[in-house]
Amino acid sequence: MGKSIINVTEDFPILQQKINGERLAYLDNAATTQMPSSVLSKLNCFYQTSNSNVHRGVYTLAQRATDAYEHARIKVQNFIHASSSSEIIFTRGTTESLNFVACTYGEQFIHAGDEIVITVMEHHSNLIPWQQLAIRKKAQLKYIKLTSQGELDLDDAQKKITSKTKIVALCHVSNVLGVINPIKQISQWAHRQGAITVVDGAQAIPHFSVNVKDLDVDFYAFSGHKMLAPSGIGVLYGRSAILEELAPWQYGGEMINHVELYQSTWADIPAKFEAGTPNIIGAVGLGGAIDYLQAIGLSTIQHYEKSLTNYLLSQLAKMTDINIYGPVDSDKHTGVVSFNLKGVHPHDLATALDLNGVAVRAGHHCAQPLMKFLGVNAAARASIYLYNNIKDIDQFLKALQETKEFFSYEP
Ligand code: C6P
Repeated sequence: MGKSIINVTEDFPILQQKINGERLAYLDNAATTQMPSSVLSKLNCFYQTSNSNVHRGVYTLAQRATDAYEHARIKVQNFIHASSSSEIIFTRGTTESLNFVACTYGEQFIHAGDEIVITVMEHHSNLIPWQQLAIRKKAQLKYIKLTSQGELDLDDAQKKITSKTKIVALCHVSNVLGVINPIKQISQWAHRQGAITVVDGAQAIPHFSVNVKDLDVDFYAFSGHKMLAPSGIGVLYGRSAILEELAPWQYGGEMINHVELYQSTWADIPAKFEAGTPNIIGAVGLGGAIDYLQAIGLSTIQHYEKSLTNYLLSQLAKMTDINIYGPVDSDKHTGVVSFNLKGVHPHDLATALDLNGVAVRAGHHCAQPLMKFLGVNAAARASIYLYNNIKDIDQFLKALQETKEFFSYEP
């Protein structure tokens, strides 16, 4: 039997503290997540028993470190149902993964007049690399519109993806709207026109099961720190047939086959794309995080988070002066809920909530074009993960209500 999701909060030492004298209700999981004791122990154990560089030494510690690093790659492969571990490239995170695709595939295959299709809801990490590529290559950047509910306008998507399109890049889940995009459908449209799909999975993969083969995507990017692993480690999944065609991005140790004074040949994938000493401890932590998530089960996590999101959305809907961005139907949503309290700047709101032990993010969430579409400069955002519970949501709602009363007080 798998691990129960009930009381998992106890597995997270950081959540056991008080903040400003109140229990901590950590609701900024879209920004980063916390590590359970099992992952923390794994990091400690690696440094105490196996630390060494990877792929270089023949001695026991070096082999242990290499095994740990490569086992993590296999765990990632199984986690996202990739065909081969050679399709898993370790990176610093989603941002680096997406820049990698723009700077390798984009540099090689995009030409003047080609079209790159993205959406208005993208995080800057999945917008600026394409914007700058389009500028460099004199290509056209096109944006799929959103509906007034903050969902992708699928009619517009079909119109924008044409035979001129070479890349369709979009998020699986928006970090502001929480909306889940129909990746399989978009991939089909892209492939029908001969384009590839690049998916920013940063806000999806921690929360529900992702199968890159079933989604039929060409690239899929995500970050360890949003799924219980340390920061500084991330993944780029790439379809092997495409990766084989790409030139290296960075040059140096471990990515070579043979080096001469005036020419060199490259290692096989994925080593070709992992120049220099990698983030070994990050990969070990990511493997530990995957073990933890799988012990509970992604469908259990999804179901549990959905019930909390339902509760949060329904309670917020009862409050006056709250503007929620994105669909309010929790079937279309993960536990990311962005909102504004009328008349109160989100930074002031987040500061007031912090005084009550509640951690939420406020700002433009690295999605300025989306903020413009929503007609605001900033928003507050509560985001849920598997270790949150009803107490956290109630603490947040109570603090929000008190803040609202405080700011609307008229002497
Ligand atoms: N969003 C948030 O608070 P990195 O920083 O590389 O791990 O992830 C970048 C990134 C890319 N795409 C999406 C959809 C994201 O949400 C993020 C990170 C955080 O929303 C920090 S800005």
